Amino acid sequence: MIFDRENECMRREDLRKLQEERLKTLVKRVYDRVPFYTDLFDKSGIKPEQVRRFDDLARLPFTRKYNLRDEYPFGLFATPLKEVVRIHASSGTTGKPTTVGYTRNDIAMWAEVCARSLAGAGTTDDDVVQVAYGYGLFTGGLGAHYGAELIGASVIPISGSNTQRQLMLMQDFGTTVLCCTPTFALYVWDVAQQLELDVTKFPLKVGVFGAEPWSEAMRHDIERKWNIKACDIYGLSEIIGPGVSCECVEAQSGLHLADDHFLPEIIDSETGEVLPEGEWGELVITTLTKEAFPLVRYRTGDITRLSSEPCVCGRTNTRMDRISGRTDDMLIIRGVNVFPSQVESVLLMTPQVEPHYKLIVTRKGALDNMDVQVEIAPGLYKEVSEATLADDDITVFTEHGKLLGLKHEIQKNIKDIIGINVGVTFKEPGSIERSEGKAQRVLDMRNESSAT
Ligand code: DLL
Repeated sequence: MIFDRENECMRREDLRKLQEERLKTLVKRVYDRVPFYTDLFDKSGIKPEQVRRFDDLARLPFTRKYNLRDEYPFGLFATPLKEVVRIHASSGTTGKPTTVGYTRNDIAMWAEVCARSLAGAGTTDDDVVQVAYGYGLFTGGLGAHYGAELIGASVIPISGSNTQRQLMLMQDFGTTVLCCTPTFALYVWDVAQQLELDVTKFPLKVGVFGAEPWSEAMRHDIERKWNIKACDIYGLSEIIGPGVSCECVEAQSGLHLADDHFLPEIIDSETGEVLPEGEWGELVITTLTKEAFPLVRYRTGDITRLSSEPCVCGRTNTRMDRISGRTDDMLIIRGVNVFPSQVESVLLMTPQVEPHYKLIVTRKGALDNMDVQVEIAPGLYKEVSEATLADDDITVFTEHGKLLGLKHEIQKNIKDIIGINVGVTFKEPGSIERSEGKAQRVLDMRNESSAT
């Protein structure tokens, strides 16, 4: 279903014009209202009046995560707190969180873009939507909630955790749409297996999964296990929360951006240069209509590419590819750029292992090492345990012919894709910590490792 045909299926020329108009208003507004931008533009020698056409966007300076931290908590707000009706914050792995504020109009716009997203993924007012993203300072729960309500669906605001209760409500309330992180969807499925529930008999038809990177292979895995369609939803609290973009269920081919509100660019993250359509690079977003917390050329750190080709679903807005990684979670191992998603794609191609893994990076002397810890499938685990039962020695288990062969196969496939040798350690099924929110896949211990 197309929630807002007028804005999602606009002619590209009309969209450009609208973006241009909104951009001019935005630039003037932030310059006049937010001292940070007055300073930033002055230092870059640019006056708001000089931004007249779309192409002038590239003359504006970038904003970054650390600007938000420096201005903590409300320094970047463009309205007085009196007009702010909601405050969210991202947890932040280091130090203070980053705070974002919404006026009443911002909340309405957010509900609208989330409704577009969920409708695109196949939600209608006949659906029962289970929102298993966390409610709270994190934007996932409330974002999806308001979107689903605006569509007129029946919303279950269960939030994250409570895995068994998630399954109970899915059955009792007849949930048809599940919103959560892809790893949580896998975790809930695991628990369903332990409880011997046949989830393929549940009325669930669609999952709207996001908030963390996942791969095409993981999509297929989730779709097969749950017997549903799994759509990718993207967003970040700095820009609004979920609803910046989402796949349509018809094509599942790129995420439709609400680019009448969020103007996207792709840049080379090293040079800052704007890249032509179709090239991979860092996504930069300018919020065109936000009142309380507008951002100019915000560097998301997320890597993707854009396409303005119309989609078979009828939408004409810009589409972005699924996020392939982050500029800052890209690991550099022995000089080679490694994205966790590349390793994940190999693991998901390998039926003898589960999609639960961790990448442990250490340094010995000058040499970086990466060990891929992955759970083996329960069937294989049982077979090898039984064969090596008589022996207490764990090496007998790990050196069983089947596991050795599998290890070499995974190592070879990873080497083919990323070009480096990695270690592979098999873990018992269920032993890698499950995530109820965003999964922590990488443990980089290089600063702690011995430098001998
Ligand atoms: O994760 C908002 C959200 C909630 C999006 C629910 C989708 C669903 P933050 O906590 O601020 O906001 O984290 C934003 O998460 O910059 C990406 O690196 C990552 N991310 C979000 N969605 C996806 C996705 C929410 N679909 C950061 N694929 C972003 C890959 C994603 N990464």
